[in-house]
Amino acid sequence: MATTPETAGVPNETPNEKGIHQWLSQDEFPDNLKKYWHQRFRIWELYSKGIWMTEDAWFGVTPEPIANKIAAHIGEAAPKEKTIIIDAFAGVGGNAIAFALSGRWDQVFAVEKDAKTMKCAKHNAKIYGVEKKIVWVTGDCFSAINKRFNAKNNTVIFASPPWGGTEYSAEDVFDLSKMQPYNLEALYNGFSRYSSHLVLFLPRTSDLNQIAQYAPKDKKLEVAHYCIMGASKALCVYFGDFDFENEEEDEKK
Ligand code: MGP
Repeated sequence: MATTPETAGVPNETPNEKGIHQWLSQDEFPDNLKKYWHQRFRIWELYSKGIWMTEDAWFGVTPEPIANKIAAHIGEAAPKEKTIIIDAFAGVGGNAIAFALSGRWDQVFAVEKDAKTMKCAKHNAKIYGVEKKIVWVTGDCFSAINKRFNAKNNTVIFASPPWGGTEYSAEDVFDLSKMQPYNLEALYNGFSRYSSHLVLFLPRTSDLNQIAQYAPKDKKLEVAHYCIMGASKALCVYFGDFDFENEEEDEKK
């Protein structure tokens, strides 16, 4: 690889498997993903250090500033006795890396079904210096959580599931009952049996009335939009007694 400003400092580790890419110049980048090439440093601040991606990962990866903000919110608002966080759909690692970098958790678990995507996540975590701070589990998240965390009550589950492709934005209000392959009900029922504290990362246009059905009696659910340059990219729903009081006070200062 010739050294250019873009490639300076790239670890000498290039992917040697079909479907795993280290795109360092626009010439090699797929045309249909062009908008993400322009966003690459917003998605990964250390992109030029040799981030690995799959083509599909561009659609779903959480941009780094948002992943860091979510990690800060969950870290501050989760009860202190919650010491383990599980990133149930880890993808290429954006959120798990942010959780590990936050230093808030005794253990960060990253679960990902697709082996190639998982290789990208591990490599990317190495770039951010946290590969060894994350427990990597390749497999289906529901069975992995059932196997390891069935009897534990010190976990928070964070889930950034597939939304069924980029078409989610075609409707003004996104119908969460139609989300593929897991709809809101499947996600809530699948995870809430293993943890009282669940955070779902969902489309910014998600139907809030559908979400509100899961609020406990006489209580509200916390929903936060995460924005870049004033525009919402997605929202998180916080199920369980997350305490945002201190966080709000800090932000007012
Ligand atoms: P986007 O759909 O590319 O909209 O992704 P954006 O960037 O607002 O583009 P525009 O053309 O509409 O202006 C917005 C954010 O949603 C991305 O940064 C991802 O974090 C997230 N995202 C998008 N998709 C399709 C998924 C998905 O399937 N799953 C998850 N978890 N996140 C997604």
